[in-house]
Amino acid sequence: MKSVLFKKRHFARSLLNGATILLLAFAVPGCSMLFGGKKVFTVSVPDSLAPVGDLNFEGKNMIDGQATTAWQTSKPVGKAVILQLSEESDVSNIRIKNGHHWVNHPKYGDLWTSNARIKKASLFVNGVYRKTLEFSSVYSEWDEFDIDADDANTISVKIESVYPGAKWNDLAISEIEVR
Ligand SMILES: [Ca+2]
Repeated sequence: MKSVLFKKRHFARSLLNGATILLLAFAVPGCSMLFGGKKVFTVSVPDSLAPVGDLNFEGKNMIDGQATTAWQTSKPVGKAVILQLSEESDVSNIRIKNGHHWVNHPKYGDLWTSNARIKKASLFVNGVYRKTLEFSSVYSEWDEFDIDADDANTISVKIESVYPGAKWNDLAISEIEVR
C-alpha cells in the first residue's frame, strides 16, 4: 500500500514538473529552444468559404498545426492574410503549406490538386512592402522564404496570382509558421 501511494505521489509530482516546464515555456519571451524559434501570432483573413459538410475553412485553420485543415477563399487575388505577432520581434523567415494538404480525403479525394494554390504573393512587414514570394508549382511540404525583419509586429501575405485547382477555384492555405 505504501509503495502504491509513493508511486501515485511520484507520478503526480512528475506531472506537476511537466506542467511547470510547459508553463515556463509559455511565460518566458523569446524562449526559442523550447519552441524551435516559432513565433506566436493570431491570423486575420478578409473572408472564408462557407463550410462544406464537416469541413470548415476558417482562418484559424492556418495556425492549428494540422496539415489537413485549411483556410479557403473563393476570390483570392488581391486579398491579404495578416499575421499579428504576440509581441514585437525579429523575424527570420516564414513558411507556408500552400494549398489544402489533405491529399486523401475520404469523400473529396486529393484536396491539394483540386483547389487553387498561391503562385505569387507580396510580403509586407508592419505594412511596408518587403518582397515578392514565388511558390512552387508542384507539391511541397513547405514553401519557405527568408524575411530578416527587425521589430516586426505584423506580417501580411497579399495574394497576387494563383495556380488554378483541377476542380475548384477556391484557394487554400493549410498552415503558416514564422520564425
Ligand atoms: Ca491547418
